[in-house]
Amino acid sequence: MKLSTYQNTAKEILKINDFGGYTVPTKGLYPFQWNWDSAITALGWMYVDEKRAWKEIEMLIAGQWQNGMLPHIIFHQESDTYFPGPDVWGAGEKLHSTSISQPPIVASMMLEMAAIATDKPLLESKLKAMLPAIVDYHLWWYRDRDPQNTGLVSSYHPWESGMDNSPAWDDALAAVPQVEWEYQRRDLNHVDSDQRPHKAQYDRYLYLVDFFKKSNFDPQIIYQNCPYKVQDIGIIAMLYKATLDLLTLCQQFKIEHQGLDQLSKELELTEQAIDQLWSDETQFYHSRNTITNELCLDQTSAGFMTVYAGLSSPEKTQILTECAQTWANSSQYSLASTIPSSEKYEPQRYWRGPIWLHINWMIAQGFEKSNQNFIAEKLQQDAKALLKESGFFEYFHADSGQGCGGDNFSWTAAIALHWIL
Ligand code: 9WN
Repeated sequence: MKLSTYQNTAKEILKINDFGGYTVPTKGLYPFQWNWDSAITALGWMYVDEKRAWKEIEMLIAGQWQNGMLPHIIFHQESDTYFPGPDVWGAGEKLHSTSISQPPIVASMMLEMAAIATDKPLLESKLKAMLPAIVDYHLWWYRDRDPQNTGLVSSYHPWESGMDNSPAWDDALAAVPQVEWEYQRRDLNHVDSDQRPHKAQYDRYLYLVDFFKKSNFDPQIIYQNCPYKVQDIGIIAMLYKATLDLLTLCQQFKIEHQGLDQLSKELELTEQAIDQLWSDETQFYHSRNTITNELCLDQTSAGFMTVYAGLSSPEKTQILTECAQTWANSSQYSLASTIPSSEKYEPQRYWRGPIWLHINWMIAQGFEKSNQNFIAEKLQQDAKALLKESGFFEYFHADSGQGCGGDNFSWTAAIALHWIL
């Protein structure tokens, strides 16, 4: 097939998933607006219609809470194809939403969008209108999720990490009680159960959702009593990178906001603290369960986000480069989301092994900037092969290359347009 045919398919996918200003990740399986999906999808829309691309982020900001949080899901309209929906979450202000966030990459995507924008007046007016809200969003992360100024924000739910059933959360999640009420999952109507999380995990995901509601979404109560609190290396690194990118945009477009100095200080705190998440034993960056104060010693691709963020020192980047090489060569396609030598590696199950192309893109950027082009090229080549062999799936089996999860997936289409094709 010709390159232009793939490009047209990717553009068509964005259009069929367009629900009037926001894009669903894929129809049926995910019928609402997801935070980090939308940020990536906005970048894809730049190749179709720049005005529509900025609209995607406007719709995300429309769901912003007064405290600055941009929710993980905005329930713009009803749907019975997804569970848990707005009734279970019982949250939201101007719009129904969840009560947690997701990896805060929107500022980084806006910087990428600014770099390729052709309509400069549109770019300038949209950034001027939207950047203050994004600054508020970052301030929310640092204020509510790091009240003790450690430099390392906490996540309260595996869904917040965007990497839901990563083995990194196994122990932290096992300590969360399970709901006892009956419920009906809808994801299994769309996807094979061996590609999705187990019931034992869903029982705990739902317990946490209930806990937030019973705590009236009060940040202090949740900080003190949440049975799941993890300093997620992925979120921390992506937040750091996005804060840098946000400050760059604010300077470039002369945005004034009284929180900007605060953000610069937060960057320094994170730089000072990041090596607390390095393990000498594994020679890798990990998340930390702050309830037990233990590192989650599983090796997942989230650890490479420190390279993407420019947070790892040259020495550690060298160690991570060697690690990435072995890791990339241990499955048929790269980069598996969990190291293939782990006994927890499952090449088809969601965040326990499969390949996610937006993650490949971010990790590739990190290695490219560190002059380790051979890894960046391998990730890109494998992404291209997966796309050509299997199509625009949500994620891919790391050994067979089979497309997994939802088909006609928005972030896969967006990354294809921006990076792969
Ligand atoms: C829960 C939409 C989202 C992604 C996440 C991915 C998956 C949801 C689910 O789908 O999570 O948020 O129900 O499985 O893990 O990263 O944003 O694509």
